[in-house]
Amino acid sequence: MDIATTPTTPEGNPELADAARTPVDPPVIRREDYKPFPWLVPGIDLHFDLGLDKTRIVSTLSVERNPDAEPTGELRLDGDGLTPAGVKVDGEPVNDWAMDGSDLVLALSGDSHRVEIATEIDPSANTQLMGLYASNGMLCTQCEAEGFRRITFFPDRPDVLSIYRVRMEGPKEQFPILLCNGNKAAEGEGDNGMHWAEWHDPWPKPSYLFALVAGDLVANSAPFTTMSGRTVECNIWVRKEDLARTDHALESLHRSMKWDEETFGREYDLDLYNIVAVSDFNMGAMENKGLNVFNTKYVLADPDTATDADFDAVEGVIAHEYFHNWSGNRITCRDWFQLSLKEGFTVLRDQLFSQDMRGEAVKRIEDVRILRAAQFPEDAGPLAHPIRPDSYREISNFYTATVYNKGAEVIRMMRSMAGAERFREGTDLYFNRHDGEAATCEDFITAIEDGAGLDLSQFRLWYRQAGTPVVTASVLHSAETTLLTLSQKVPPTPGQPDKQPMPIPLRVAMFDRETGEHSGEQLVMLDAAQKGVNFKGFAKPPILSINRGFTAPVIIDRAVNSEDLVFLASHDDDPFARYEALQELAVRHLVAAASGEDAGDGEAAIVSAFRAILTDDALDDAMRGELMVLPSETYLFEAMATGERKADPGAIHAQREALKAALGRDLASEFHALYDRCEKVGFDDPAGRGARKVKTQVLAYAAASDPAKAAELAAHQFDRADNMTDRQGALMVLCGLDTPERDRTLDAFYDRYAGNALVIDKWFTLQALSLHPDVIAQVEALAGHPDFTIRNPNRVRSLYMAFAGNPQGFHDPDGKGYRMIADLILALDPINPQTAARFVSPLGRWRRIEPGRAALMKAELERIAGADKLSRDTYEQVSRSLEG
Ligand code: B3K
Ligand code: ZN
Repeated sequence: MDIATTPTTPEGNPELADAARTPVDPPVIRREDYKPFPWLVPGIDLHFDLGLDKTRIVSTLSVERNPDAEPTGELRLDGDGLTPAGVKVDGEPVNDWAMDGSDLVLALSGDSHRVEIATEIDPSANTQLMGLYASNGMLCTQCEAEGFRRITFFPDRPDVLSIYRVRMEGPKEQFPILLCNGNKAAEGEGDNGMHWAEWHDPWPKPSYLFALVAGDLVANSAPFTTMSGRTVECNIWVRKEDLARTDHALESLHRSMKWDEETFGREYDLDLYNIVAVSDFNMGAMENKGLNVFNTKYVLADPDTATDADFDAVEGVIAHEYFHNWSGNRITCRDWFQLSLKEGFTVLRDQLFSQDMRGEAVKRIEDVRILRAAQFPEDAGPLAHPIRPDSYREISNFYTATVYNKGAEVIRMMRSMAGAERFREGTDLYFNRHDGEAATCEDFITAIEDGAGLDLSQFRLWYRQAGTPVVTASVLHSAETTLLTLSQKVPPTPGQPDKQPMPIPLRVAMFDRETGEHSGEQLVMLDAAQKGVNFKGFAKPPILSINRGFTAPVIIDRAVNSEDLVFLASHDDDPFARYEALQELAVRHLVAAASGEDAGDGEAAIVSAFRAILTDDALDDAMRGELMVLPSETYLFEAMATGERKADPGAIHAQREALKAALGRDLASEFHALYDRCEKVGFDDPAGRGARKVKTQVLAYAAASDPAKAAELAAHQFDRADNMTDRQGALMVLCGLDTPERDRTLDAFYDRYAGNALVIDKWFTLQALSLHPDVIAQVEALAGHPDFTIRNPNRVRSLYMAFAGNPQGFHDPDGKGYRMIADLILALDPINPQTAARFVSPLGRWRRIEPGRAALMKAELERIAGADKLSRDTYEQVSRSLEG
């Protein structure tokens, strides 16, 4: 049955839901089983007759035997929910084809053939948003990883590279703009109000990079001149009403293009670069060759509707997708196990770009915070996997923080070991050696070894072993020398009980207690289970500053007292190390307090370090704002759940709020002086961003210590805000308070932005994330709000992903939060399995949580597992979460 031509909801068509979802164990795909495809497909011609409810596709493949593969008499093409409406070989209709499951298999005896296949699909019934689908009256595609097979039969795997020629035809009034990859070769008018366009992409590409868009769109356009003097037409395509919010995206694209030329020597390779914003999208954006498709969230921004963080996210995602043109498109992945080859490397490239645009220290802290909030828990839980996984059932489940963010950290370590210049020689070699290929992580490592002159033999373990290493550091001082002893342990993870020691590069400095200075930092390679490093010249035991700049994605366990951490938090010249010292003070105190242990002088030490930060005139406010953020509750759970001890979300939350209250109370005058100063900084002032960040932080501390005062200040900030950052910051604080100002400002916000989907998403998120004691009831009510729909991924995430990230609500001791998320997964799975499966991991952390809540979480996972039919996506995540 053609699932794309009939409604895909179980209510609409129960039989269909059965066909599309899996009752049995879906097969496991293994990295070691890789075999090249028996046929090359050097060219594909696609004809699209476009319609929202019915699109007809005729695909003509030129196929040749692959001399590097085992010979075969058949051609097996992937399909998903498709039935061929006609098959021709070398121009003649044939009948000797068969369906094997969802694959189309046809007999082919010669060495080269032309295979023509017709299919028909219903884009408006495609609720999965994979393949060709309708969004807001337009048609668009998402093919990575395996969406192309929902459009036509094809070897839908990244190592089959083809030149695409596409003709698309549709009603001109409905789809005035017709876009595809590459360059437009021709266009014209047809009969009955139809028009057509032909596109040609000269660069061979895998099917996952195919894209097509048809709709009523307008563009913000500006040319870019490349380093060799070519002109590239850059367009940001949106609906007419959104055009005014596209300048930032266009400028970000130009900045990215320039930066990649300067930093990695990479020039763009087509005359056209199109970006299209769509409002129904499963993730952030997609790097299709010459035609990026973006979630509107990462395109549209102006000060009235987007926060400073939103502006940064737009810039970062535009850059990420642009950088894929080389790290992903020109050199793609041999198979999906190599995903980190393009994703880890491209995340590193976008991080380095943003560091250059916005300042290294703050960006580094933001990136580490994301790593710790998303990747560390993944690495410590049932879904842990190496950055190059060994097996999967559904590849969509492996677009993870591990593959992306830890993948970036692993390549960043190579860069730290080589130095930026030699690393560049390595990447130049990689780009030159593998241009036009579908490569492996091994190819990348070898190119960096050869180009940068590194020996990465042992380092390859980072690609194979999952789990966050724990590095223990201790300092032993005698009259003559100081001995730093480092040891490492990589914890067991599912399927990997025993681990080998990995090479861990750590930037280290020793502060002299007498001068308060260090005499230079060095890069220490911890490449064995244990290692000692000697330092000389200290009369007294020096203070250790380690993993400066977060050179390695590890957990440091160091024997250091609070006083020394206060010293580092106040004086370390490495901004990351300064942040880290403060975080460590807070983690120690909060974990001890939540575990019912004597927290000693922890709180006083934190107050003292905070005072230094609030009053340090040498700090800029952007950095101060980062330093003021306490460790997240998720990170604290990880820190508490060590050995036999489990995390107690209730106790962590209570202690973290108590610490915020103590800081707010003890440092009230410092906080208010800071607020008063920052309030005077205008929106366009270069210091404005930092000032806005600090103001909202101050409000959050005030809310914990003096809610009445906080309500007054926040309402005032909300009412006089001339930008979204101040408005959202104030509303975030008000949402957590029991004050009449809460409802007034929420209503005012809603009324002001009614109809603006991205801002209404914020309105849902602010309430779902709030510290309000009634948050569960509030989220339940919001699910019934007329603006809520389960069919739009942004809206679903705005309410439920926010709620799943709200520890107080999600970890409700009676299990109401867990039940709500499990109910959502069950309701969403038949509609959009990819998005549904993303909600499993919060429940999957049950093993590290105290027994009462753990039992409730596990019961919800079992309830999901017991459902009649589950998608492959959700099945895999739930079963791993119960097994692992
Ligand atoms: N490559 C895409 C992600 C595709 C996800 C498919 N489930 C966006 C990115 O990482 O740039
Ligand atoms: Zn990417």
